[in-house]
Amino acid sequence: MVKEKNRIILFSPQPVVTGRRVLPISLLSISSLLAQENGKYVIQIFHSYDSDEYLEAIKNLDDVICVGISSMTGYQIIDGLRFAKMVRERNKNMPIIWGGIHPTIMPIQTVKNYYVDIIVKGQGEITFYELVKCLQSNGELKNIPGIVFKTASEIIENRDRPIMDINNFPKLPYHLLGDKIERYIKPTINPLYSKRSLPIITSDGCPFNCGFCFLASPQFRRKYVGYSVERVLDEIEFLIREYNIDGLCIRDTNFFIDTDRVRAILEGLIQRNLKIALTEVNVRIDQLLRLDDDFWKLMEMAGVKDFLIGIESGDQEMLNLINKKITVDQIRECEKKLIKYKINVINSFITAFPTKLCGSAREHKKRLNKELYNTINFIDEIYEVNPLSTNMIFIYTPYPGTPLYKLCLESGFQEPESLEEWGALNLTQKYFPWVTTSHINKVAYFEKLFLIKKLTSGPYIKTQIARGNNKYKLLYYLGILRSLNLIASLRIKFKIILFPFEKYLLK
Ligand code: B12
Ligand code: SF4
Repeated sequence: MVKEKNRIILFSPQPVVTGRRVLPISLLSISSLLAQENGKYVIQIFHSYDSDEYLEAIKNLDDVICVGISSMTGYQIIDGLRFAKMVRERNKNMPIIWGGIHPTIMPIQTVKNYYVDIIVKGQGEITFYELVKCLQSNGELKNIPGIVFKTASEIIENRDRPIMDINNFPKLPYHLLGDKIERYIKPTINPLYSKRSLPIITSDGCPFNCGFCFLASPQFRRKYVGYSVERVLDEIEFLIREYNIDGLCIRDTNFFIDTDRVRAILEGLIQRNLKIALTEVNVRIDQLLRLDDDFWKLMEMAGVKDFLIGIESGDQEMLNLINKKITVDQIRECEKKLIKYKINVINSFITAFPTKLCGSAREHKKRLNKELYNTINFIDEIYEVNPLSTNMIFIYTPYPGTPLYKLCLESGFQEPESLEEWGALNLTQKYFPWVTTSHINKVAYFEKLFLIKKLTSGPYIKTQIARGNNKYKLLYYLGILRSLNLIASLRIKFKIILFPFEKYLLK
């Protein structure tokens, strides 16, 4: 008698060549309904780093119903294709299903790839459940809304599946990871906040319309829905009890859309006596500015340690271009508030937004410099107010489906023509004609200077000495830290990039 297939293999590719291992929330979400069926399915979730384990798991695929891969645009595609290739080499009839942001936005081009059989567009919980049942019973794929698939002769795009309120889905089946969950529990970026932290997502969607952001694309879900307060608190309580975590990285794209809900969650944490550090809490400047004193105190009491704020630019022209709907003055005001309430901040900036190549190469370079230098000057201002803040600068990447994408095409961006080409999308670029190599190098150098400025600042030195860091003490008393701080400050102020010896120092 042939044994009924009951195994499902899910793969979480790396977003960059060497990056942090991040809990695969998407794969846990699509497993949640199947996991409710009392062990009927063996669901194996592998991270790209678990090579010994996944190689063992794909040795024999006879009992496997399907393989699922999640991917955003960029390197995850390359890493996902690597895995799909291994699967195909072992069994060329194994259905390989792709889901996530990139397949959602480019379903037809993605499904054309030899290592892709079926695409799940958008929300995957119900679609994946139905797909597994269908594949298991050799049913008809054309009856499943929300997928695109190919047969020997054609590509078939089924009708879309309506978006469902996320409160209807079961809670995440963390148990599927078994002991492997320990691999995802990490100290926070600032290890003083938490030694054992996990990411959590408590809501879905965003009503804003920032030009560079995938959440603003019409193809993706737009309507904001949050899990109920009870559900969020229960999940946090469960994670503390079950995995002894002391930190949560709030990965909502925007945690503060419904302020009343946030207030109720924070009050609930205090009432239930849940001691947990809330870090990298995603929020907008204008949302923070609207909060009153009591709210800020509540955040401190409930354990909010730092915010992750997409400021994007110190150049008002760029803020307008990307439809950020904030002003440089609002940002200044907010950074001062942050100091008052001792909640730290990670600010994220983006440089090199697309601009049509008009005028001479020289004029273009001047324009790029103006944008970057306004951002650099602005970050410098922030460090003056808050030397312990973290400020990151990313180079803009065109993502299909976003509002700014059209401008990228008009500005000479050559759209990748295959899944592999989308995977290769990175910053080494023939792709972005409006960016120069010298601009990219400058960004990297100024980021280093800001890091030096932070590490050699008074408040940072104080924390190191208080923690008994003798090396720091010595460097401080020898005057080396002060000299480095002065050199970095002067370089930033006067934009001096000649003889960048600090690059080697940081290495
Ligand atoms: C967590 C996260 C990360 C994690 C990694 C996530 C991972 N999968 O490994 C980290 C922090 C590493 C990360 C990094 C980056 N990220 Co990120 N990240 C997110 C975030 C906040 C949440 C993703 C998530 O878990 N969502 C919750 C789950 C439930 O939703 P979901 O992933 O969409 O999954 C559902 C469906 O898509 C589908 N599905 C998904 N996968 C699969 C697989 C199968 C088989 C099936 C059937 C269905 C399915 O079903 C799921 C349930 O409904 C999103 C924003 C967002 N809200 O989605 C950005 C987002 C995905 N990131 C984005 C970007 C750009 C990045 C960076 C490139 C940013 C940068 N400039 O550095 C970096 C990568 C480089 C680096 N330095 O690491 C963009 C992607 C845009 C695009 N076109 O791809 C997003 C959308 C943010 C944005 N607002 O634009 N990110
Ligand atoms: S950048 Fe943030 S605020 Fe803007 S649309 Fe995306 S998630 Fe919303």
